[in-house]
Amino acid sequence: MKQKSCIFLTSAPHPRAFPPALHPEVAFWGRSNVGKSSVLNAVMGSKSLARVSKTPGCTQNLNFYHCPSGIRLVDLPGYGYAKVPHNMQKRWSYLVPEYLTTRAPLWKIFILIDSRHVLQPADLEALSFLQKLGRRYEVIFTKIDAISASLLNQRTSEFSTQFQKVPWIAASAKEKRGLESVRSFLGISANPRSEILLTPDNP
Ligand SMILES: Nc1nc2c(ncn2[C@@H]2O[C@H](COP(=O)(O)OP(=O)(O)OP(=O)(O)O)[C@@H](O)[C@H]2O)c(=O)[nH]1
Ligand SMILES: [Mg+2]
Repeated sequence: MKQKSCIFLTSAPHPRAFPPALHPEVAFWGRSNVGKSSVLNAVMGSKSLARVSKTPGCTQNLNFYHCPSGIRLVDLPGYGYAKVPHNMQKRWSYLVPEYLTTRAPLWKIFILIDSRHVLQPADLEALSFLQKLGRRYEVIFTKIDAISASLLNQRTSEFSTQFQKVPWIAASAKEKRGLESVRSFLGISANPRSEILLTPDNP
């Protein structure tokens, strides 16, 4: 029977636990608590496939989801939150760059930035890492339901001035808006019966 919705595949605490590199992967990265798992749920049309929490450091492994279009979504542990225990931060500071740098089927990275705050030093570091990495990436400003339209406009204008060629979108997982382009990029439509097959050669 044809798979109709995204399913949880595996949770990898180290590179040996990554699933076989057989499908294109799209990763979601950003500061702890920025809303990565919430955006993933909103994109996948699920309330609870990815675990969400108010407490930073909720996602501790690389969590892989398999979507009907054949694409795999990867929820990464966040960065930049001082209260996450040191040993956990140390493991992530190896695991995530290892995945982003060496993973062959990694097709695109969505990097999430909290629209409520100015860019934090850790965000700048991550953006600089991605610029040097040379893979395709795009910014998602998150939690736009929590700020005014004028403040969002100010944040995105400042960002565009600083990072002229980096594409961005603005979204609210809470209100499920702004993510249509992500969903269509991933071949996840509102109506699962109209799923289309996307491959890296057919973006
Ligand atoms: N207002 C608002 N809150 C949100 C939104 N998305 C997520 N949140 C809240 O932000 C908190 C963190 O959400 P998560 O999705 O767990 O964030 P994360 O980036 O996966 O966090 P870690 O796994 O700890 O790195 C939760 O309390 C969510 O309810 C949004 O669009 N709007
Ligand atoms: Mg998470």
